Parts: sequence; C-alpha cells; structure tokens
Amino acid sequence: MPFLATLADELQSSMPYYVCTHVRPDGDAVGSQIAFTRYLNSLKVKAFCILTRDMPLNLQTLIKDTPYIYLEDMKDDAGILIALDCADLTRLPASFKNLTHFLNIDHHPNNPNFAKHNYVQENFSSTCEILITLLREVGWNFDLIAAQALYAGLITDTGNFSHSNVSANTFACAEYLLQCTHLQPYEIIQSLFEQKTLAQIRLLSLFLSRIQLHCNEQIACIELTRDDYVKTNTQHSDTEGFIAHALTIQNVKIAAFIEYNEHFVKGSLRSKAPHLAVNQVARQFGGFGHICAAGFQCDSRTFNRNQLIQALANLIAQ
Ligand SMILES: [Mn+2]
Repeated sequence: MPFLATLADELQSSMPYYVCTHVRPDGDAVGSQIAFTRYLNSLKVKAFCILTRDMPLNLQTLIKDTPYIYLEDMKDDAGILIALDCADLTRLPASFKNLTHFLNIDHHPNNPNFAKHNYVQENFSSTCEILITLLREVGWNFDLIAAQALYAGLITDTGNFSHSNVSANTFACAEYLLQCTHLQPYEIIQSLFEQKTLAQIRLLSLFLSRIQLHCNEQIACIELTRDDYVKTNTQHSDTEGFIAHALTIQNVKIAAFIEYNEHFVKGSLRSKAPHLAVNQVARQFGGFGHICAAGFQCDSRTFNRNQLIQALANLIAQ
C-alpha cells in the first residue's frame, strides 16, 4: 500500500494539523509545507502551514491562498504535528515539543525517526522530491500552487539541478509537475532568484570581498559580523545562496561561511563532491546536515576558526 494511503485512516478532522519545518526555512522546507498542507486540505483535513516571520520574502510568494499561521501568533498550540524536512526535534520550534508528533518526512541523514509515522529517505535530493513521489503514488491531483511550491523545493535543494544529489527521479519529478499542471519553470526562477533588493546585492559584494583561501586554495572561508548586517541594512536570511559563489572558484573544494553574532557563531559548510563529507565536520561543532551541505551553531566564546579550517583541511587530506 502507498505510504500516504496507510495514514488515511488516522487522519482526523477534529484537531488541526500543524505542518511545520525547520528554523530558518529554505525553499525545500516551505515548498514541502505548502504542498502537504494543500494535500491534507484536499482530503478535507484541517491543516495549516506554521510559518515564521523571518521567512525570506521570495519564499512568501509561494504561499498564495494556502492556509497558514505565524508561529509568533499562535496562542493555543493544541494540534497534531507534521514535521517536514526536519532533521531532528531540536530543529523544531521549542513550543512544539509537547504536541503529538504524528508524521516526519525528511531526507536528512541520521534523522532519528522521532514521529509516530516516519518516512526518511536519504537518497532523495529534497523533501519535495519525496513528497512528489509519495503524492503521485496515491494519485493526488496536483494543483498549480502545490506544484510551484514543490518545484521551488526541487530547484533550491539541488542548486537548479546542479548538485550531486540529483538523480533520474529528481528529473522525473520535475517532468511530472510540468506534465500535470501549467507550471512555468522560468516564473519560479524569477520569483525565487530575481527578487533581490539592492541592499542584498551590496551584502553580496561585501561577502565576495571577504573570501579568503586556505589550504593550498582548496578551502574558501568567508566571515560576516553583526555589524556588516547593520551597515548594509540586511539580515541573516539575505545571505541565502551566497556560499555557492565561493564554491565556483577554481581549485576550491570546500567553502565555509561564518557569521558572528553577539553570543553565537553560525557556520555553513559546502563541498563540491560527496567524498568531502562536510557534515562530519559540522558534527564536531555541534551541527549536522547533508554530505555536501551542512551547518552548525555554537557559542562564540568556544568557537575557534583555525580549528574549523584545520578540520576541513583534514577532510581534504583523508
Ligand atoms: Mn531539504
């Protein structure tokens, strides 16, 4: 029986389903939320996307008439939780720890299967790719808004079908969305990637000017501070996708983007090939992630940048 069909009997309409994702959501996270909420609504099940106000503007355009609630506005949290693209419970908003964890659909390695029903597939490029596959299995009639959201997830998690996580199924999923709806890929590209503010471009310029190469020019490291955001009138979420620029440098195998805040340091790590598993290094710093894309957050008092560069250099030397 298709996985989603096995859940059908348990879906109830008395309690709302809160379709959640990880903090600092990306295209895959929000795309999954939108599509799954719409799927549940099509079954006459009361469901809402739970969004946060720090969500990037370009992702907000995908929501359209999908029912949602801002986490900040939630007064009563009695509901049933569905977690999408969430590597573990620590990635969920703290106020949701006490809800019934009904369903967990994800593609992160080491997901501990924290819900009653779990569908975790590491070999999928994105949670959106998993959802398209599962929704096809149950013969769901994809609507345009869901298809656009899912397509957005596919392209953001695969770097426009350029990363090592792309498979034949990834393209088959994209093809299916185009076949069954009037989806126009260029429209999604425009609404996701061509909506930058001048301030964001200035921040990008600053980001590029900070690139430093280490380890025989194989590691690119970029550091931004809170002051940099203040000066450019931008915020953390405005750096989405910046790190990919550092990886385009010849000979660079790994890029590390370090953001310094008052109390903590946030690191993003990317590698060009699956044999450079940057999630191993992220774990050393208390983080997690995919083989080629991982991150961590740690106390700024204990963080040592040279230690990070050394750990990455060790990875290359292996
Ligand atoms: Mn994802």
